[in-house]
Amino acid sequence: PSETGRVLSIQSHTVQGYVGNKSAVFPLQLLGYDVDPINSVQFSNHTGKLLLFHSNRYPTFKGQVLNGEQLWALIQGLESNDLLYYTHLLTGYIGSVSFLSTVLEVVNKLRSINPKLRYVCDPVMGDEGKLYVPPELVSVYREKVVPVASMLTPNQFEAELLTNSRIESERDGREACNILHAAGPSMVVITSINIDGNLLLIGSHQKEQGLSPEQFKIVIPKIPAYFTGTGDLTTALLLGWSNKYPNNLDKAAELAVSTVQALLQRTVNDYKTAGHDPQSTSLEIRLIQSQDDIRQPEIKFRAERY
Ligand code: ATP
Ligand code: PLP
Ligand code: PXL
Repeated sequence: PSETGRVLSIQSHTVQGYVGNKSAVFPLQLLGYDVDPINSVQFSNHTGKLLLFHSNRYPTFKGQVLNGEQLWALIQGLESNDLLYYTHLLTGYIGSVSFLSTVLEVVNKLRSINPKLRYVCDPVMGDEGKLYVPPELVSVYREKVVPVASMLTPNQFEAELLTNSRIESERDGREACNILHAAGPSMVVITSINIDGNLLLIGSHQKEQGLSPEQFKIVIPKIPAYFTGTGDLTTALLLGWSNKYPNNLDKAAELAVSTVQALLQRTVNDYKTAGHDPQSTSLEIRLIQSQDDIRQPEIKFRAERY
């Protein structure tokens, strides 16, 4: 399949290391997409959710944050030159209500130019039971963003926040997908659920309103290390592959997971080869070195349909 598109990707930029746009743009380009990045922040390095969980890789960061008005100015600049035709909008970590509200205006504006625009949204709010965004963002995501998203890629905790439910089993995960479909997106991928030492990805595609969604899971053995930017990479790959296989979300997810796992293996191996303990801090993913695994992943992780 050769279907590609033009993606507007509104995410973080880090000078060093791979999170946000640094983690999403290169893979989408390798898959043949034109990608226009808007950098929602420019930081020296990632801030790390590790501040909350583990020992942090980097003790500090410096940089700038784009506000809602500055985002809108960029959109207006593009519009003035007739440059606002996009097939996809991709968003990840967003740090404030005002920025998220402007993103909602961007969705409307892009859809007024291309009614078929697909909005792929990673509703980044937290992980492992902890929020790392202001709590006011949760209701904005739930009430305003989810309804306009075409594909949503929450993790377990984010899916719980958006559905006001606990996810403790595969059944719960599938039910959360059903609730999210009813609220808007036809494609939902819960990118990781922790169940008995494994990670489970659950995908769900509601092909027509009123029909029950097609659902599947992919079991992913947990690697004993901690990574940053993998959620951003996963969502970008799901966008890229689901657009090439619009009726096979399960195949798209197999390709995305197989790429991510090959990359994570390479990352861990490289750290070990260099004499580092991969469990001591979060690892910087080996994105550039994994370009063959991005272009042509060997499918080693299979989706099981429910
Ligand atoms: P987000 O916060 O962006 O919504 P997320 O919290 O699910 O997403 P990650 O936990 O980074 O993001 O997981 C995304 C993908 O990365 C998983 O589906 C899995 O394929 C892979 N992954 C991340 N960490 C590990 C790990 N320790 N072992 C194996 N796979 C991992
Ligand atoms: N920590 C912070 C401060 C973040 O902003 C984000 C954003 O996603 C993360 C951690 C999550 O990283 P990942 O994409 O690996 O889930
Ligand atoms: O991966 C998400 C992310 C996005 N933006 C910034 C980050 C991180 C993760 O650490 O620091 C600035």
